[in-house]
Amino acid sequence: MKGDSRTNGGVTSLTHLPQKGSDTPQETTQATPAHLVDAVLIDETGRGEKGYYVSTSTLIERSVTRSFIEEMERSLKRAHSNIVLALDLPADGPRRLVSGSTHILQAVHPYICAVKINRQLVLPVGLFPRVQRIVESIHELGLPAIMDCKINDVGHTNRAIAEFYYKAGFDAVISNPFVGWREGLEPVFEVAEKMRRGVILLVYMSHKGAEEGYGQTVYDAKTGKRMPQYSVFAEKALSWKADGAVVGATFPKIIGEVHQILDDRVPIYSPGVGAQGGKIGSAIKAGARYLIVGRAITRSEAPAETAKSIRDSANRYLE
Ligand code: NUP
Repeated sequence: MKGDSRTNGGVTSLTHLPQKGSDTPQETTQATPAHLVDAVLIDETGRGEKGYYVSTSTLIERSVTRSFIEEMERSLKRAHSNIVLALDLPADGPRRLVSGSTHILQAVHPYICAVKINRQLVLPVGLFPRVQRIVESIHELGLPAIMDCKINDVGHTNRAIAEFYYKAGFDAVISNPFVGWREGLEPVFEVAEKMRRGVILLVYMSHKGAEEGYGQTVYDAKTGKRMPQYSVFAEKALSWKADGAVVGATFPKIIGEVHQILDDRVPIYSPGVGAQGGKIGSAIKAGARYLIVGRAITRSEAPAETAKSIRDSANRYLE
């Protein structure tokens, strides 16, 4: 396959995060260990599918039978943190974006429970092999990786997009319920089920314009009732068996309403803390389980200290 990182039985992998002061991640080519080959062959979930590198630690640490919801809960408890790092760095050249991302990961990983990657990193850097290697290094740190691709098209391209990201190692993809189920997100959920990964739905976004779409009042033909679009999406998150629902930390009242519908069966991921004005305490008190935090950490002078302090503040509100 084009962009495949495996060649002639060897694996090109990001074996170590760069040491402080080193500018680029270390790339090495090494023979594939026998036990890894076996694992690659027996794994039918897509993790380890022929042609894709699976790190030993990924196989040891992560159970293919555990759902994404369980994986995240386990990570939250183990890290004693509900912070999902949004690995968004300012636009730069691909090599500097990779080294910058790995430096941030190295610094903040003790204070987070997962990492979210956006297309703003995938576009300049490329999914195979660079982002795939970043995902491997995230897994080597014992953390799940979420792809914030906001899948939003017709079914056949949605399916292909989800497959690409899952094959690159992502544990979950964020998708947009506006496109509906049939010939919309159904294929994404099918692939997720087959590859045992997660799907997180956008239920109410964090920016002001969210009200124009997610906030409009819609008529439910089944019940004859008018209800907010986000309530309909929260209901869909339940009936589609989504693994998470995104609601902006900037709208704690809406987090509360969505939480009433989801009732802890689908965890709420809340972006918008810090740079967008959302508050840690009000988001968690309203029902957010995870906080997605980007620039407050990635643009901080001292990312590790900032991540730790956000984690500590969040922990004061978590049960
Ligand atoms: O509603 C959303 N708001 C939002 O900011 C849904 C998202 N997925 N995000 C993402 O969260 C956004 O794309 C970015 O990666 C992150 C928030 O970053 P920051 O505002 O903390 O820097």
